[in-house]
Amino acid sequence: MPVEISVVIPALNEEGAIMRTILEIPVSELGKMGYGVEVIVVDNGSTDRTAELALLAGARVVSEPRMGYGLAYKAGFARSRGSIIATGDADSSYPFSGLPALVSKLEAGNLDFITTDRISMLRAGAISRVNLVGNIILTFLVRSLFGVNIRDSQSGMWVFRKGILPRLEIASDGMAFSQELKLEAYTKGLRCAEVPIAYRKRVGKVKLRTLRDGLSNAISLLRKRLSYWLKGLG
Ligand SMILES: Nc1nc2c(ncn2[C@@H]2O[C@H](COP(=O)(O)OP(=O)(O)O)[C@@H](O)[C@H]2O)c(=O)[nH]1
Ligand SMILES: [Mg+2]
Repeated sequence: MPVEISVVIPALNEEGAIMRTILEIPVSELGKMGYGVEVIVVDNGSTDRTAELALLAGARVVSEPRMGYGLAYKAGFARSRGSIIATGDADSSYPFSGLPALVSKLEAGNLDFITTDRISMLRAGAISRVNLVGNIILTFLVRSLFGVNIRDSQSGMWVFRKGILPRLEIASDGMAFSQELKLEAYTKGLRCAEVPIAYRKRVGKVKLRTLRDGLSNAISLLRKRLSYWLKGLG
């Protein structure tokens, strides 16, 4: 079966979660729906057994030694073969078991881009309080500065058509990649939707540096707002 869906997963020292993350992907269910699936783990300079365990679980491992969440995604997207890309962290927090429903929604709604919302169905403890406050502030900025109507600006689970990538101008190579991808998709007139998911507390040590990444995400939003104004975009 030709590869139709590429699941791209960035990973930095996630040996405790990488296997269960990969094994949750419902490859045979997607196969029955007619989609060949490849799983690409982008090893972002891990010093533990992440790459070895990803291979064992059946993934292709792509190496991106330059550290950065955005750089990892850029490398993974470039190597992907599917016409649909699905994403999520390597920490077992995103419900990959829900991929068939997300893909069906993409197809049935003739959508280009789906992002997910962890906030509507949030369970106690799944996101730390300080990260939740940061998320609320950043999502407020995204909504007020760009008029993009989403509830979770920082979710890392997306399902979209690979063909839209050349139209998206994403400068961020770090954690701000996530919000910028959404902003670009929503403001470039693509057909977008946000779907609630049941997010789980991550397995293993958190890589996000709350204050530093939160601040740099906020600055990145302000710079982007400025560049849109300069370009005369909305
Ligand atoms: N923060 C960060 N995460 C990375 C990097 N490279 C890959 N990752 C992976 O990107 C995902 C997001 O990081 P995580 O700590 O889960 O952040 P959070 O989910 O926003 O709290 C995880 O799967 C990481 O292993 C990187 O350079 N920085
Ligand atoms: Mg995570």
